[in-house]
Amino acid sequence: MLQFDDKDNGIAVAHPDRGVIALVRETSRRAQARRATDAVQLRNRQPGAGSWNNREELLEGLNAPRAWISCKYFYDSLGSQLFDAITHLPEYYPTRTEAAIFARQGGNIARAIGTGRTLIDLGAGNCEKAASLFETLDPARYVAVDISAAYLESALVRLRQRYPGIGMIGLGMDMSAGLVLPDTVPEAGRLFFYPGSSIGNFTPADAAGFLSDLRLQCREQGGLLIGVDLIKDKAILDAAYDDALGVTAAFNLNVLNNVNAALGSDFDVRDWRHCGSFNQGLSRAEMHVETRMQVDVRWPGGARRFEAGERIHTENSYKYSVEEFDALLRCAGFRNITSWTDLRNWFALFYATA
Ligand code: AVJ
Repeated sequence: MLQFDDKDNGIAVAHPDRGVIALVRETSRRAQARRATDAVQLRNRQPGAGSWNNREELLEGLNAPRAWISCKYFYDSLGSQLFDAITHLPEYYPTRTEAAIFARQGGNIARAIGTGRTLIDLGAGNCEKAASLFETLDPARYVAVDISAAYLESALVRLRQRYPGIGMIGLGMDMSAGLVLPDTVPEAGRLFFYPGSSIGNFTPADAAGFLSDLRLQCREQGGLLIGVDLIKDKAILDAAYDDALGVTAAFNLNVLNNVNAALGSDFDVRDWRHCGSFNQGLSRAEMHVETRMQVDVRWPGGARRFEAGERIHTENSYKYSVEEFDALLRCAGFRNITSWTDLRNWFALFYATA
């Protein structure tokens, strides 16, 4: 885990296995930004050191009869930027639909949540969604968690300058195996913010497990504000996961570059094509990469032949009904569940307390 902390104008970069590997105290903003850039470079010199540290998991997936790659490998800095581009596509409705719910129901949402809380942003990315809530929720502090440490840190450097009054902590970590918050995050008044339907990347069973963990982390007076994509027409979902410009294709295929970086494999992106569509039976959008021809892929200590048309499963994005997700929250131990949807019932925001 990489940790950035702005206490005393210092920036700490922590790693669980190595302890604190850099601690910098500076006063000027520019120096602070420069040190943050140093931290990013440090991260990039050790591509396996941050969130992509599970070689075993990668190999298990690549060697499986039906090969798979964890969707966390989408998010190097380029992958995060491609995802950001996806959110601007006409076909990709979730981001703007969620924003529309905030625009229409902002007052009610703010009243349910209250102010002065510790806002913990899970999968913060460019931090823009959380920042748009700063005015109404007036959080006491902001904790941004994202798998892409470099992308997160550059977003936080900008945000600190815009909101010097809010204490900010950045955590570059993988939450797919559970969320572990450092002691620097206060226990009182935690508000977990998990927007964009990222919960859809978990199977419903794993989502229930992750949500129960979150409920435990809520401690006293904690709550969860979560965005969930709803079941809808297959044609709309197919287009959202296979857009006309091919941005989703680039986002998906970039996973192969990231696996090459993490594992030392020799995937050639040009040998593969993107597949993205809604699987109605399983209520999930799926992404795969499919070979255009027979290819042999090598990595240190192993290799695999993929036959023409063979696929590697790269992502699931589960879709729920409001009732199903309400039940999932209840099953995870949450109470006082409230939800808001857009006019077309395409997306839902839930707020629940521990
Ligand atoms: C960031 C996981 C919510 O599942 O819709 C976008 C990722 N995949 N296009 C989603 C994604 C393909 C996105 N999440």
